[in-house]
Amino acid sequence: MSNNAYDKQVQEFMARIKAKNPGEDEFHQAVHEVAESLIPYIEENPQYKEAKILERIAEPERVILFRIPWVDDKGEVQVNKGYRIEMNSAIGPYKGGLRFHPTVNLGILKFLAFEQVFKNSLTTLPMGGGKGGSDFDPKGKSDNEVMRFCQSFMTELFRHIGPNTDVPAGDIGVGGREIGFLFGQYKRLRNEFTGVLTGKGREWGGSLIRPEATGYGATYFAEEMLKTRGESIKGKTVAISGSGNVAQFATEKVTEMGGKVVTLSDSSGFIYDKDGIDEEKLAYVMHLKNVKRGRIREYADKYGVEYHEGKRPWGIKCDVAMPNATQNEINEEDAKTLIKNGCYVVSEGANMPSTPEAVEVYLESKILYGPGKAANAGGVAVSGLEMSQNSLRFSWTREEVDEKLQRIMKDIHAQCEKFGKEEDFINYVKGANVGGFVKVADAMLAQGIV
Ligand code: NDP
Ligand code: 2IT
Repeated sequence: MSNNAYDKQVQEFMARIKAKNPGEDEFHQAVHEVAESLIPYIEENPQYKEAKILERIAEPERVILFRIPWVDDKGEVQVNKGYRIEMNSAIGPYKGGLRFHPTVNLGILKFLAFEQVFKNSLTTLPMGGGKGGSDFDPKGKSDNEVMRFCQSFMTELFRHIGPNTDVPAGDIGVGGREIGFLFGQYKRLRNEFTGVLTGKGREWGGSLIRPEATGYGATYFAEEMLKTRGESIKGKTVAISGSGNVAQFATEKVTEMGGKVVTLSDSSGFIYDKDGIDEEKLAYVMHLKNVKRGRIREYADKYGVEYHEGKRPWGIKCDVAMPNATQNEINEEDAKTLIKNGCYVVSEGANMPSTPEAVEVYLESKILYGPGKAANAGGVAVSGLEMSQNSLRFSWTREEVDEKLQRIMKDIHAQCEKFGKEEDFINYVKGANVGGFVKVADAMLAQGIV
């Protein structure tokens, strides 16, 4: 079949997706990218076409929408929206994070849940895909307000989840503090201590390395991509966006491996530290963001470096870019600027941080581009390891978990290479999409029309 015929099929498929899911732009974007990779593959493997696997995989198995009423510190009643998207359980219980951010809506969570299905399959562990969250904004809220909100959220969610059904974790706005409050309320409602959430504290069932896993994993993935050219992170200049969980531990690992991280950001702007964000400065960032819950601008005041209000770091000269904040944070112009300035590795810690036009620029330039569903899979992979440890009532050491994480990132890279190898470069987008698809699709075929 010709490329034009594939394009036509993609367009027809997307017209149906858009008609069925109006207004969900990010969901359309995520499905479109996958459909472009998969439609040619499905043409060569007609068993998937006959069973309408692509149509089925793009429809959540279940969507739960609920009200979250809570009372703020002033005694006023607040109401938020709650969601859990149970996307696909062909290869394991639904698994994926919770996002608390004012921009959260159905389309955003469906895009994240859809990506999660392929990502979780790539980890080689038995996890289906899901995602959830709320339009609640944790910024500026007291610990008590966050606790009351989490308790109300779980008071509805608890009846839908369980260690063999659906296992949520963190994402934007949901870290150790929130997982603690959510777990406490689940335990109280069910009267059972079980691995229903991952990202738990070390003392109460959490896995070592889970907080670090996404940032470490995205760095290991960059290293694997560089290896294909006989290179490494050592000596490279790295631009990172975000300053939350993923950005912090990517900074730690890049620095440990001999790279130099020169930028971090938040939704207000970015800092540029030419000398690099070393261990001591990173400890300051961690305290600033995780304890004080302050703004990245304060880093510039403390260390006397540049701060660019309202901007993203993609104009800074670097070898490696790691977008670790949010979706669509690199557009076509940013991608061109990065490449013009010498950047030739993009490893995505965030989910879908590059627009489709930016991805096109990377693919045309044949740089080393690791899409989020491959590069950031280390987080959910260690969540999978946390689930195993909970089932065994046992815990592995830091070294054991880190070693398994490195193995998994290597395996993911190998799958991307296997399915994405083209004449003169590796198309990691195609590799991750097809590599993630096959196991889920075969499981769906085996399980019949369900
Ligand atoms: P955090 O909440 O810890 O940090 C998010 C960071 O991104 C903050 O610096 C935040 O700035 C910034 N940010 C969030 N939204 C926006 C926005 N709309 N515009 C600009 N900056 C923004 O989240 P994580 O570090 O956990 O998540 C970051 C990314 O990584 C997300 O895309 C998430 O889906 C993805 N991811 C996370 C995993 C995990 O294990 N946590 C696993 C795999 C992927 P501010 O404080 O100003 O909001
Ligand atoms: O996007 C992601 O993979 C996550 N937020 C982590 C999910 C998880 O279940 O650990």
